[in-house]
Amino acid sequence: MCFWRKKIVTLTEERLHTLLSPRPVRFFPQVSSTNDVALEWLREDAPSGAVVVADEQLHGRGRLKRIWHTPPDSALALSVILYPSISSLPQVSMLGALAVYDLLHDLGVQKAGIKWPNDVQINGLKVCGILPEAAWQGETLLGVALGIGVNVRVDFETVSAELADTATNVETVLDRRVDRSELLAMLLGYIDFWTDKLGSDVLFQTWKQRLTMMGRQVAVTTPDGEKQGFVDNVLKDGQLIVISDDGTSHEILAGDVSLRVEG
Ligand code: BT5
Repeated sequence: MCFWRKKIVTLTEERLHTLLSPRPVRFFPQVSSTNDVALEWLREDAPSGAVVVADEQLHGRGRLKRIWHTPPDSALALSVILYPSISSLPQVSMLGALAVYDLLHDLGVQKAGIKWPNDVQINGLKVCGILPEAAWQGETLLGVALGIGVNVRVDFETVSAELADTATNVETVLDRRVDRSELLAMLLGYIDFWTDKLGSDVLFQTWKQRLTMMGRQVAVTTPDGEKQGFVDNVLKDGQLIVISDDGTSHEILAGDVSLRVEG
């Protein structure tokens, strides 16, 4: 397809300011992690909705200090600063996943889904990871940096052999080039949409509907060991309810879920 010959447009500060105005934006061609910059900015009273964007992250991270790969010219890496109430804190990662799901849907991607707790997948392959990190002063919640990484045209072979089998790119699925600045502007529109609904039942119910593993047999790696069973439900605070074969119900707050391989 001739689309692939379209030139890659580089992310630039000027273009982002033009496209995203009047939203406050800090752009870095290279940064350690956008979440670090956003958490610092948050403590300096950044306005709600302010966003940190990077072309490349040198130490992008996932949960539990895992690496998140963001090579140059190939992805979206952003952190949006939000000021949710403590009670709606669990919905912040839900809103990130919903915004990316809506973006993909808008682009014409049919087979997107949210894999509990925070991945957006296409055809079972990870296209996006989400990492909300909160800043506290004692017991007071100062705010949240909602970190979002979206693969646009990452060459997985060069970053990690594992990802070649588990991850995908927006451009691979669409079979055409996309402009990352335009993608970012669309994504931030959806983030604003869902931020307005923080704390609402509609946000939770929509997130729940888009989860890929409801009713499926799964294995979940948790800090307390592996739990196996079927996914019965999710709670408003994001906990996953898994029922084991012996009928025991497990409420799981954090973990990694995979489809159970029948022995
Ligand atoms: C996540 O963690 O998926 C959260 C990723 C959040 C990244 C954003 S980018 C902007 C902001 N700044 C940051 O520093 N972070 C946020 P988790 O569910 O723990 O998944 C991490 C795992 O995903 C790794 O152990 C790899 O197996 C895999 N992985 C790493 N890079 C990937 C990529 N580019 N695409 C798909 N999978 C990846």
